[in-house]
Amino acid sequence: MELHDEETIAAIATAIAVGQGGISVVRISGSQALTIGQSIVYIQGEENWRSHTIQYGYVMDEKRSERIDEVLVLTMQGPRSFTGEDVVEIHCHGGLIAVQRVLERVLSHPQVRRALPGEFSQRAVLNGRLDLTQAEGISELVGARSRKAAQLAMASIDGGIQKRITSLREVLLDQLSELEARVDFEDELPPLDSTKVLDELLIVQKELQTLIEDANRSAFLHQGLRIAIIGCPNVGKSSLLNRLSKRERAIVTDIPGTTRDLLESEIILKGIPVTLVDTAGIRTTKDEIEKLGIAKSREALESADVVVLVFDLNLGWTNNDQVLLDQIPNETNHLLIGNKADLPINTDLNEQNNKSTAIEACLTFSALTGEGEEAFINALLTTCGAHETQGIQIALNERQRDLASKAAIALEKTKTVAKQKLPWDFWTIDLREAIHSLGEITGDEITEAMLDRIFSRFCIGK
Ligand SMILES: Nc1nc2c(ncn2[C@@H]2O[C@H](COP(=O)(O)OP(=O)(O)OP(=O)(O)O)[C@@H](O)[C@H]2O)c(=O)[nH]1
Ligand SMILES: [Mg+2]
Repeated sequence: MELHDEETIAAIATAIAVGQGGISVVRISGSQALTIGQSIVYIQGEENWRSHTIQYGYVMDEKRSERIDEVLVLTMQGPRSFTGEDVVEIHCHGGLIAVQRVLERVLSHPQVRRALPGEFSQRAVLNGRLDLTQAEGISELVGARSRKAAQLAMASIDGGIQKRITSLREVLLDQLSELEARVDFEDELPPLDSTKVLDELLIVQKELQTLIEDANRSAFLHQGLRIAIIGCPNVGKSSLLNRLSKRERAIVTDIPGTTRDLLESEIILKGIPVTLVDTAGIRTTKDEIEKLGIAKSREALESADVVVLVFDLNLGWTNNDQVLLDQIPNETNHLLIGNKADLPINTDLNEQNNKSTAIEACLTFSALTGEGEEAFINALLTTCGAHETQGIQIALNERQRDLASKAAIALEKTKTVAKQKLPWDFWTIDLREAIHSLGEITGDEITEAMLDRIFSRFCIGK
């Protein structure tokens, strides 16, 4: 296998956090990896730098007088390594300082530089060790915030996306060669049935459509869901956020207008990452600070995947609640939560306020006792279509999905071409475009600049 003759690079391949993790790994990749490893690690006893062996030793400072860390060194000669190049991994102690010092020591060598984000993975792809979608899968697995997201990332690492898209692309390539042959040698070949060709193309288009829909439905697994809790002052929005977060995240008082700013809490609901956004209770007020808070509440309402409108069951459904409900954009998913279910219903107030259908439609809840919490969480996830992701086996990421859409649109155009009974070379234009887009997904038709862009979104060390 031909390796890219590039500079040797190094980075910390594990997460960096204070006091966390017993060990960390500094990865060195490139033609000088071994030389560098040998020059900075002192091995007690007999040295053995054969491929795929582990040695015990110390990373020494430049004067070879101070021990920087006690380490294990793993040697992997290319092409049998992650990047396909020579790789030396130094397994040192974790935390912040030890591993940073080891990395600095490595980088003090003149023949190595710091790796760019995603550069190890990029080299793995360039050297044919990984397909592009597999490399993306690794990045998604590392970043996965839910079990389902991790499962889908694994499917990508296993080549699920690559296989599926490649097979669709091959169908198109076959059709293209048939059509191109007709363009050049129409008279010498048996005639092609345009309806049949179109059918074949539309089968591919339909499959792409399914993949796109699945990607849309599972997008929140990667990005997480954003849930805005809105309502009139004092109905218990902050109390609800605290209950779901299982801690006292927001200030709760019996004074209306307590929350002034947006406050976010990251939680996992049944394996799905969720950002809860507590907002200022919306009302007419003269208080300048509160006004600003209310403006932010309105913004939160517009950018949320789901809006949870909380009202006070004790007070019943008020005109102000109705005004808020009317402000939720039509296309936004929303849930009505009647809070304070633990309190007896104040019949006087309930009489005064509307006996709205909202009361019948709402879920009853108590932020105080936790009553109705399970039903609320289920309803929330159902509203976002979360349960629909169960059957999804592979999910394109945003980049892949956009390209699949481009391909599907190009194939859609062939319908018009067919209807207008245009000559074959018109068909080939759209077909080539679809093939090209699918090739960008798989990495078959991708420039180095595009790869740079894709991998720059990866973390350093990947
Ligand atoms: N009995 C009862 N009291 C509740 C419940 N939820 C909230 N409260 C009380 O209602 C009052 C207001 O609660 P908050 O959570 O601060 O209400 P909020 O909607 O965030 O209010 P603002 O931030 O002012 O808009 C507090 O005194 C809470 O203790 C509940 O389920 N039952
Ligand atoms: Mg509040």
